Amino acid sequence: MNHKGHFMLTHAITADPGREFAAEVRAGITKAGQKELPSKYLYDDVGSALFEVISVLPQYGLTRADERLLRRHAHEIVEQVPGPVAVAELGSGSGKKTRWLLKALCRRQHVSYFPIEISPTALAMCERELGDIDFMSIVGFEREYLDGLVEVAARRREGQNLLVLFLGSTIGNFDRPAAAKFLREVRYILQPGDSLLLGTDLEKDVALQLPAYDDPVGVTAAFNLNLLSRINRELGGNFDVSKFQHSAIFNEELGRIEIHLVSREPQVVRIRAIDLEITFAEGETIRTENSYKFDRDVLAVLARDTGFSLANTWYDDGHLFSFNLFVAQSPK
Ligand code: AVJ
Repeated sequence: MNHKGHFMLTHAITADPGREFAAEVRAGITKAGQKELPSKYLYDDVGSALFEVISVLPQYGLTRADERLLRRHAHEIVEQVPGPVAVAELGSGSGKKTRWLLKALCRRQHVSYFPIEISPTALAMCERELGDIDFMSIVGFEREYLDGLVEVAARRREGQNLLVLFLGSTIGNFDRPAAAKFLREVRYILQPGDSLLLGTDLEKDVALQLPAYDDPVGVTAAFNLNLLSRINRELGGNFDVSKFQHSAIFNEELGRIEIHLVSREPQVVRIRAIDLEITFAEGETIRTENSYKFDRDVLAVLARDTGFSLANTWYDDGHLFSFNLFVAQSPK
């Protein structure tokens, strides 16, 4: 048998994704006070492609920091995850940056790599990108993170540890209680000795932070506005996208960047599939994403509170970004 990239795509079996989208749009957009939409819906085919562009913008350093850390410290990271390990990645995207770590691991053992992605296009890209690595097999899961991780854990072989990658500071999309809840759920699926490599953006000067979410070329604006087009396409909405404007703000009190869609004028929008009519005042916004920033103290507490220990931290130049190795502890 060929030891090279064997790829298999497991199709979503979770509840009808279209209905879930409709329900979450309804819940978010009819919310009293601040209207909101869940950020995961930014990543349809168009949104995922736009995010790939964001990741190469000079103003957006996060993805490059990720890749630098993986390139520089791959061997050291691999040394700290003992035994034979299988690798699961939550939100692999194109998988490009993960190559460094996988190759380092493949020098020691045959690797099973399980990218978990809600975007089928990103998964397909990941296969093309990493399919050439020797001594590695790829099995992709088109799933929500936790559903995918449950399936990966079920495939674990006797004596094999799991290394879960959650990179790119995606954990920053969760508010603090939701982040803790999510990590606890991950810990519950894992076994003592398994590890989680968590990439996190760190607190930094706002002057540096904001342009990453409001680039002069307007890619992030397009990424954000695409969510309205997606609602038009998939739920029969009649958003006039030109009547909304992208905006990024730093919420100092909560330590997060927020991106919003601002209504340029008073207007009424209809969404056929959920039989909804929404009124917008001029200047009223829909919040489409929170992006929390971290510091080391918060991370150590987060690890301890969720059943992990913080075994190591690697910093990027200027301490703008970090990798944190969480090791699953035995329940007390
Ligand atoms: C992929 C969630 C880490 O919050 O920085 C980039 C998404 N949004 N520009 C982030 C994003 C606008 C990104 N994450």
